[in-house]
Amino acid sequence: MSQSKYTPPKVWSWQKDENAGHFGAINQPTAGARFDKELQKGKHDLQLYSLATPNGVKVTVLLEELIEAQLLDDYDAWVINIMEQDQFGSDFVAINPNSKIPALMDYSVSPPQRLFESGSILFYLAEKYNAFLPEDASARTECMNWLFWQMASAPILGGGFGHFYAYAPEPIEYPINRYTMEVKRQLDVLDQHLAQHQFMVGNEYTIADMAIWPWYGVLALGELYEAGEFLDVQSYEHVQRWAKAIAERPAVQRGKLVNRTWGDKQLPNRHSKDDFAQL
Ligand SMILES: N[C@@H](CCC(=O)N[C@@H](CS)C(=O)NCC(=O)O)C(=O)O
Repeated sequence: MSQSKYTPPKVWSWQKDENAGHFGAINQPTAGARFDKELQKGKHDLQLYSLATPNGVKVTVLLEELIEAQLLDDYDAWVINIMEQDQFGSDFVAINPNSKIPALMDYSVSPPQRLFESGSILFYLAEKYNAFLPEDASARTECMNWLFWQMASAPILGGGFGHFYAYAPEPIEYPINRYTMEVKRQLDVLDQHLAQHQFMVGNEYTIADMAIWPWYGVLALGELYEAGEFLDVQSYEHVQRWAKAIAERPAVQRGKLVNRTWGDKQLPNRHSKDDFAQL
């Protein structure tokens, strides 16, 4: 195993490193707006500012599911290009002081409600539209158990494994081993649970599935970090069954395209159900 010769200084100081790999050029150790930038606003009550990364897709899948269930008429979704640093613009930071997508404004309430953190957005919308959140108290708690599990697991998969396996300037064995172990352990947590349950909460498709699928479901389908073979995702048979079933849902297929700026089909900004027809 390669040994680091790095000795941490007494007090760490930040130096801009253009060669620090993916995100290296945009990250800084301070918060707050870096420049003035207005966000656009469409005609619907819900205004989403996001990007079709796994955390963004959680929310667009729920919004499309709400439309599919005829509980929501429509919404606007505006792309936030994180590589262009849109997340540090003044209007975006006013919605999310943490400068991360997804962020949502609900103008149907007075005063308008800001929302950030994908888990909080999922819970707010599920409560507001009384959908995809079990009514039974025990099942509802189980749903929240898995929703919080996902929020805690995403930094391991994305910030840990994804960063060191796919984005770091060079592969380093120690962190790749550390995070691969954790990701495989979490895949096994899911696999054992899904061996006993159709969805994360019994046979009810909930916001817990919508939170977990864009990360672990897409990973299992081999579409995240091109790490399918490395992680031997095919061996998690119950995760495979669950991931494939969710991938077939029309709302999931639409949700994946919203705020997407890459690939064959993309819908950077979405303003109407009809926008999909043009793709
Ligand atoms: N815990 C947050 C994480 C959000 C997050 O990490 N978003 C990423 C994209 S997936 C982002 O906006 N990154 C921009 C940056 O780091 O500057 C959530 O679930 O909403």
